[in-house]
Amino acid sequence: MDHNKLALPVGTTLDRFIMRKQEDFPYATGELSQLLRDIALAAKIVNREINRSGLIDIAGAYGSQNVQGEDQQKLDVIANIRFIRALRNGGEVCTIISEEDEDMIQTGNNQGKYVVAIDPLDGSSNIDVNVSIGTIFSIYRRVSPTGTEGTEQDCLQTGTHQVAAGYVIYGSSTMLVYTTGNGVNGFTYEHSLGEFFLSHPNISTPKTGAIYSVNEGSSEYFSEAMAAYVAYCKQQNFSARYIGSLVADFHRNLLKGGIYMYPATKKAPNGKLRLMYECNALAFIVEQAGGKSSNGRSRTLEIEPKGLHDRSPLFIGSTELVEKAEEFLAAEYTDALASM
Ligand code: AHM
Ligand code: MG
Repeated sequence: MDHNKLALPVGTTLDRFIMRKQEDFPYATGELSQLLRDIALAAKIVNREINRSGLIDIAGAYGSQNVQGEDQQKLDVIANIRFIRALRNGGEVCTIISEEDEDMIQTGNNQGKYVVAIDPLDGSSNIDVNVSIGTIFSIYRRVSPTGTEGTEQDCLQTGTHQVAAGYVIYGSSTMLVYTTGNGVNGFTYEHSLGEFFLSHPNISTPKTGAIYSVNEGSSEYFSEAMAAYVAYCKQQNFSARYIGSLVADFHRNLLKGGIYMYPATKKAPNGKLRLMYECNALAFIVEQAGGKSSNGRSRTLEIEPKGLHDRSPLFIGSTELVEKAEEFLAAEYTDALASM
């Protein structure tokens, strides 16, 4: 009997994969690899907390608001503590921006070469109802000299400067998907072994798709051009799919093809999503997978950030669908210019 069939190989762990990738860069010091491993460790711990949240007293509101004035859930706060602690203990990161903290967080590791922007737990409205939620992160190399505290300039780099980005989806299975600018790879968590295993190598997103994801409950506040694009999606017989967890909506569309939209509305002129720790990471990933991301007019990754918590409209997914949305929205911008 073939021994291999008796005991099938378990596959490539995330740790081994990261190490192999590091070997491709002869002068790599291993710090970025260690940083990715720190994030994966925190993700495992957060995954554990999420899985048992119905059983212990960590579901529900925490009783405070974050910098955006949104009610924090206990799990938002727990995830924030877990990720920040892992990044602080790791030593590679000098400064962190988090959705949950108004100011930059100095880790005290002034020798750290990297800056991280993170949304520790995205999809707050789904936390308590057992629907997929996620973590989103971007990693930048600092521009200030090492040995000092990180600066705002380190944090406010355009998305084109990301050295790595990824997300964790806590869904029907837990996955970590990341890029270091050389393709996108996805890893599925194996609970019994406590490891992420490579399950989705070299993810490539379809050029087009038949899914549109937008909160149509806000359509009263859409511009005419935006409403016209949604009508176009319907004429094409696209399916509407909207979970209300960005990571989950993005992940589905990445694999199946489609477009996710959080537009500028009359109520929220810059949309809702945050550039530094929501839009840029996913924009980097989608481009690496062959897709596209835009604010409706220009490439997400080239938007100059002005503040840590800037918002940006987001149109992200299959290239053809994002380009079509831009075509529709161009009419709006031409009208706006004409009336100036
Ligand atoms: P959060 O960071 O408070 O969780 O908000 C971000 C979430 C995204 O995950 C999701 O796509 C969007 O907000 C949903 O917003 P809306 O309820 O307006 O459709
Ligand atoms: Mg968020």
